[in-house]
Amino acid sequence: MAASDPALHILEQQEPSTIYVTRPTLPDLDAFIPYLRKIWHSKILTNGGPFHQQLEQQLCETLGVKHIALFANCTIGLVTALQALRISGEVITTPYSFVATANSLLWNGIKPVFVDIDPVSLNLDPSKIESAITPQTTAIMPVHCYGHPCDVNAIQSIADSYGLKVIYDAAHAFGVRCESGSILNYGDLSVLSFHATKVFTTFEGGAIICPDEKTRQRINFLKNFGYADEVTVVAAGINGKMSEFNAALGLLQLQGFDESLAKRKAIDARYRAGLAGVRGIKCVEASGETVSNYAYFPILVQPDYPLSRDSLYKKFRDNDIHVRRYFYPLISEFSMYRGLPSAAPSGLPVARQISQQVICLPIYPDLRADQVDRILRLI
Ligand code: T4K
Repeated sequence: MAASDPALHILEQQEPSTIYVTRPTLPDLDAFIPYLRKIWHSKILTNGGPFHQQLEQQLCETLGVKHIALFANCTIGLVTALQALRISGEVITTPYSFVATANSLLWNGIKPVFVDIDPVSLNLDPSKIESAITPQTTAIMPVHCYGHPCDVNAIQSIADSYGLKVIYDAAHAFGVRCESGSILNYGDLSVLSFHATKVFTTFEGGAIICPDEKTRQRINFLKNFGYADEVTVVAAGINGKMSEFNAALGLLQLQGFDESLAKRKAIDARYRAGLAGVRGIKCVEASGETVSNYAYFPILVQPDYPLSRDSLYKKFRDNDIHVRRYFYPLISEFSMYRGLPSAAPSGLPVARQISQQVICLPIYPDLRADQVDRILRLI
């Protein structure tokens, strides 16, 4: 019956020789079947079931955080985090990110105020934040871009001086640690992504890291329509819940995480060694983390490289290597944002330059050494 199922014909459309910027690592399908059997047997599919609870507990241990609320994805997590802290008015953020960062602000009727990035970490430049603060500013939303930590102490000190909240878009920062422990413990809230393209994936998924149980409880109300109990709705909440299917997969994914990280680390090292002597190609360096997650491998194609960034990009595509220009265009260049005063290119020279130089090379645990070498030869 399965062979004649038209829905399965889609599998034939795959292009096996293509190298993508990323590929998810999945557990052995046979290992997932017992989890599915439990779900089928219990008929608990969602609304904070047993796998959901186990995954929250295990993530706290693995990540070194105290309180976590799972989500259907990071974007709903960001939208909810802003609601939970009652953020309004203006929020300072980076233009050098995936569009979801600023979209979460617009979905809450908040005005994003773009501030330029640091040329080394590619994260929000703390020295440029203060001059963007107005009486309407209520928070800062930085991104740990590519999993490299922001200057968390400088950002917190500005936030403390001006009474601002800090919500980290930590979509790229699963497992990243600095000297004091998890980078996710900084700020008022941090929001993770477990999307298919991330180092830890539950197909779709995300989580908010909270400082205390009371905040987590409010977030749990908000992600469940605002229900506090069967008859009490305390806020105009949303449906941001993670299903039992995704949570069960997450439990299995955690078992293979260290091995995946080790493979990513080896690929990162191979790229760095291979690119060390190449004129005009700059690798983005770590920004203070003691444990990296090797989520991305961005390179900057500089003017002394023989090809332009876009010519090199095209060369990759012509060779069936699907590198990506994360993050080009800048968020501030999209139609919803480009009319904002802070989106003016003159105020964002570093972000503009980096977005015109960047290419993210393929990196994922199953990428083979010979494929990395092919990519290096093309460069
Ligand atoms: N904040 C930041 C800083 C983010 O980077 C993101 C997401 C978010 C927030 C929001 O998180 P979520 O709400 O998604 O949890 C991808 C992802 O869709 C997006 O999640 C991610 N950032 C962004 C950086 O990259 P695209 O449009 O580049 O995805 P796509 O479909 O072109 O995938 C890239 C490659 O990955 C494909 O060429 C092949 C591979 N792939 C992808 C998918 C979806 C697979 O092998 N399997 C798959 O299922 O945005």
